[in-house]
Amino acid sequence: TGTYRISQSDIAEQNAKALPALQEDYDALARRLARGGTDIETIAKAVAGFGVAIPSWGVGTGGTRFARFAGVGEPRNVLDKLEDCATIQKLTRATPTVSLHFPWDKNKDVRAVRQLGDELGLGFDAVNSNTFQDQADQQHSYKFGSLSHTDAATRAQAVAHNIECIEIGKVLGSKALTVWISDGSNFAGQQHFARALERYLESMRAIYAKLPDDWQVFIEHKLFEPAFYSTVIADWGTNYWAATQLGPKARCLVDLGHHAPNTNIEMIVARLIQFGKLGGFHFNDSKYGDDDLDAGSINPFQLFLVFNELVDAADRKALDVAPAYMLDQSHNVTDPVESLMSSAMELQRRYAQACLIDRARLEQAQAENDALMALDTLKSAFNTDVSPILGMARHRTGGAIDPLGLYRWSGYRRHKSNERPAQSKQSAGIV
Ligand code: PSV
Ligand code: MN
Ligand code: MN
Repeated sequence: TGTYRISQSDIAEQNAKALPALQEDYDALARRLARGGTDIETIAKAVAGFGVAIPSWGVGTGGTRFARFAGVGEPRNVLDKLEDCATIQKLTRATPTVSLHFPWDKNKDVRAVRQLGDELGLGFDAVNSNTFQDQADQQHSYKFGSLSHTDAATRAQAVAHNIECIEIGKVLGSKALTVWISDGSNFAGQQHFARALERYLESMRAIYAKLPDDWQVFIEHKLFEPAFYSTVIADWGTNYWAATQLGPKARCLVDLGHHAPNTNIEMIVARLIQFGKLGGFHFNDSKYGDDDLDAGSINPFQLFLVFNELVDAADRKALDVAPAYMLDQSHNVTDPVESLMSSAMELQRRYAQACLIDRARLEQAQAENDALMALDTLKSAFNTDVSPILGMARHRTGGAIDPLGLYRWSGYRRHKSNERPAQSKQSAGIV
């Protein structure tokens, strides 16, 4: 890693300038919320306790299948990636963990990776396996699938890779494995739907058997792409079935971009909560498909409605295990650190707003079939500008009142472009 770091005194210095205005706005919002019976401190505490994992692959500039336009000072390896993740955490205090992806983040010394995480104050969230690309040294190709492949040796290779991910995760202190497979078909008749799913389940059983007692496995469904006719784990129904077949350690992961446009994702979340199978999220946003745009950048109301379900479930004590929050974005035209910071804060914003919902009023409106008042209850929370709460929560936890402003002021990217020589356009893990 490089040597440049944004210091705590940089943060304190910049915060001192912003604090008087923030305090004024915070006090005004506190008075406003108090009129409705809400104590701002409760919300500020909830926000301060909020955390979402940064995807290691998100700190590199993304790309599409057409091109990747490399940024300057990009991370060259997992250690550089951790350095960027630590910067995001230092400024936002909303991203205490990192989700690694293998083999992209492979390092011969996993302990050193863990140690750097410890030094930087970062924990490790779910580890992600990759059987959707062929690696240079691998024996069997995933061109026609991995865990559901017709060939037993290919399936065994994919199973072994997932087990290796668990082993690496144990060293890192991770407690979950996320499995997304791209298996599917491109032509009608190419694949036997039932047999492919049976093969998948058999492979997953072998992986599940290797999970430590305190681990979970998250199954991630996705409608299409790269398979364009059928996908083995295409939807939450198939996901739920597979997770149920596997057992209590298996749960469903909802990547917001993995559904058809206009799908009611918040209801999927509610259903998975009700069925005790919600494992976690990959937050991002989309307009067309798996766009991997910044969370809340296209449809912030949908994100708010997802958090409404989560807060409602927490209030009702309907969650036996807290779902894992992860971002999963691809930054093609922005500085990834800036995008990830603003996305993490976007989640906090929608979470804080969801905490503001007058649940008694909503329940009454529902009981009386008062549709307009029900929506109005949601909208009045959604329309509340909670920025002062977010800023104050950051200030109190040692973060920056204005993370984006401070980041630009620091010249972090310029420093890193000096420390990290330019990378090739195809560098591993920068997708
Ligand atoms: C697939 O589209 C996905 O959302 C999965 O989470 C992968 O692991 C990730 O993207 C990485 O590109
Ligand atoms: Mn994902
Ligand atoms: Mn995706």
